[in-house]
Amino acid sequence: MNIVRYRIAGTLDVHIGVSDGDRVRELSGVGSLAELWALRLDDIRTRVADARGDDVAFADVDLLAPVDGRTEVWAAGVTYETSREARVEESERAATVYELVYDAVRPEVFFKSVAWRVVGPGGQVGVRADSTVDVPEPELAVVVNRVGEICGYTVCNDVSSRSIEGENPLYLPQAKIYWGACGIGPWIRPAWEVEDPYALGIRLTITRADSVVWSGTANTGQLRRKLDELVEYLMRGDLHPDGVVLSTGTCLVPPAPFTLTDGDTVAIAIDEVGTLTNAVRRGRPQGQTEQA
Ligand code: DO4
Ligand code: MG
Repeated sequence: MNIVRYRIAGTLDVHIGVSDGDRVRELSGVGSLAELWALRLDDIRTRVADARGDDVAFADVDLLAPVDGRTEVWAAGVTYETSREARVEESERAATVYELVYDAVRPEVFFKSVAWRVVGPGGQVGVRADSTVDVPEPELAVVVNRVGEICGYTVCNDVSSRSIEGENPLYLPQAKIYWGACGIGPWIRPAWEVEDPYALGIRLTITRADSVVWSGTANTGQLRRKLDELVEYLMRGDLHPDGVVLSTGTCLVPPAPFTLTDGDTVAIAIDEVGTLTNAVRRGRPQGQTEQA
């Protein structure tokens, strides 16, 4: 069972519901995901189990990014050895910063996106027109409620500019936060349905003109930190009254000189969670102010 944010095809109203992949049943009385994450885990579980709203065929809904309202997206960095190695390789003059943070007690946790900027399943993620080396970062993301309980899992694509980040670590916000940089979806898998979040296979597939140009696999068992540890650091000095999505870092980085290109398709599949697929666009669209 997955928690979904959706529209019925051809209509404008946004609904929250649960889906078994065949049908989607509305969570009546729940107007947004943010409302759910303001509840305690036990209450969320009861609401999900008691879903009694209208139901429609899964084929008749358009899935939306499973983040809304005041729920922010944050991300952890350099939590896998692969990520540490890739950053050291790309940042000649500041390589030790990444080695230090990989080994440090305090993890790297950074702001990634407000909800309205998040690109949902099937949407277009973006790479910056002023960047030369750009990669998807396939990451398991945890959905956390207001009191810091992990309520679910989803897939995050922390799209990043390696050329900007590699020039100077202080350019990290420019490498990580811009139009189309955050893809999330396709839904949220309830935490109580995933037996072991440290044993999930992750597959990244990048397709260009119908050919796979890069693919790789990893496993959350290679994560250097505990999920609760990352959440604890995120919640320590902050409040997230409508919950928060925390992406837990990339386990795969296509090596340079690989770069994403306009028209590529990125698919990130995480066992027991789902597959997030997005097309890539280089440069922000002219005149557009909001994601669909
Ligand atoms: O330190 C830079 C960002 C690292 C990151 O996004 C990751 O490891 O996934
Ligand atoms: Mg990342």
